[in-house]
Amino acid sequence: MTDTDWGALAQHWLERLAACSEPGPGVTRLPFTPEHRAALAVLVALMEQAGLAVHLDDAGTLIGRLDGPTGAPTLILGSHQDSVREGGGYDGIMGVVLPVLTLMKLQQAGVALPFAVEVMAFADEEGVRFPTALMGPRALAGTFDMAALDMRDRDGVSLRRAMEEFGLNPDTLPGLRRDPAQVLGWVEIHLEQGPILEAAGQNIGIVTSICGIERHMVTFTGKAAHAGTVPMHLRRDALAGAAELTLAAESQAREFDGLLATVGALQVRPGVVNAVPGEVAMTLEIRAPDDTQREKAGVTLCRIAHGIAKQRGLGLEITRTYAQAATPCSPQIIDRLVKAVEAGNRPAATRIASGATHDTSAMAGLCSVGMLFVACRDGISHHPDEHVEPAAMAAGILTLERFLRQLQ
Ligand code: HGY
Ligand code: MN
Ligand code: MN
Ligand code: MN
Repeated sequence: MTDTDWGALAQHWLERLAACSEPGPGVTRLPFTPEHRAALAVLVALMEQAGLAVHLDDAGTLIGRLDGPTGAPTLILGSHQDSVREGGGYDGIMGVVLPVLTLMKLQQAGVALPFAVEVMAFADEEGVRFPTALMGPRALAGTFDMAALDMRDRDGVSLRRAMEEFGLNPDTLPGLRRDPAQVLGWVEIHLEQGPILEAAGQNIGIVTSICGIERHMVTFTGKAAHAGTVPMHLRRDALAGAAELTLAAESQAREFDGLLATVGALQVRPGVVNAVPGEVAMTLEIRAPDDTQREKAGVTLCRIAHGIAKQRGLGLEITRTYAQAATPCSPQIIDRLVKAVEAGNRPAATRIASGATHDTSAMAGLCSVGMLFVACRDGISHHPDEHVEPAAMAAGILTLERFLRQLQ
């Protein structure tokens, strides 16, 4: 098979996987749902075709394993199966398909690696359904906080119940912890989700580090009232407080280079045209390459929220639901990935710091980590128009193949 064939094969499997989606534009595949179940069936078929031994662990991570010599350590590859709402067909899932095809290619070439390889499809990286994420890699690293099992989705279903209904036993998560001595490292392939590689005319880039992130659930409580009978000065409007905090987050982030703050989701009650909003639950997300700067912004915004609540006579509850520190990639893995990219007289590899977050950050709690970016069209991601050229995916397979052969 030529590189073109491998790119086309990747595209074929990704189209099948993109069909595992809620109806509507793009791909919507949230964890522990029928769409997740459907995607697992496709991934099992792919992994079995590649000769991998497949199982689902109790975090909902699908694992395809290619054994190495007895007692040899394991290199772990993979990414996440879930998408955002109305997202694209490459974010996460491409990082499961490409490594499986790479292993298929190596086996077709008769190469037996001197170590075991596992390809993982984690259940939840986006944190869209539940206000937490990364339970798969965190379980492997032993950093998963069991209290997160009580978190609920917007329909009131707890993470624990969603997992149990999916056939998993969340009580056994602590037992998924891996022995670091048995793990060689982790490498994730992911679309860039930005425009740098395309502008540089390159298919593949090397990630140097991943930004840190924290998410808060903020609830302002006022008093719902008739929109026509309660004068302005007697209102306790929860949405007006939420709006003020949203603008404060924007100006706080604009003040510091590299700091990003986003209010991405609001639930307004009663949420009708003719009632003063009595309650607003809002998400507040903060990212920065520098953890100290991010933590400081989080503390400042919480203080500002309390000031707004006091001034407006609103109740306020803030819960930090999720945080992940900034992660440097391993210099040794970066070196090897650079060699794999530059092999065969190709131009110098582009190095990129990631402003999107990834499973890689949580895997860093277990082992050395590295990450490859694949160019995407117009830098578009988290959008139905997300697209990666098959030729770029073929370059991803080739780079990973070279990296694996080098490790022999
Ligand atoms: O939100 C992110 O950065 C990622 O795509 N999960
Ligand atoms: Mn994403
Ligand atoms: Mn992703
Ligand atoms: Mn991501």
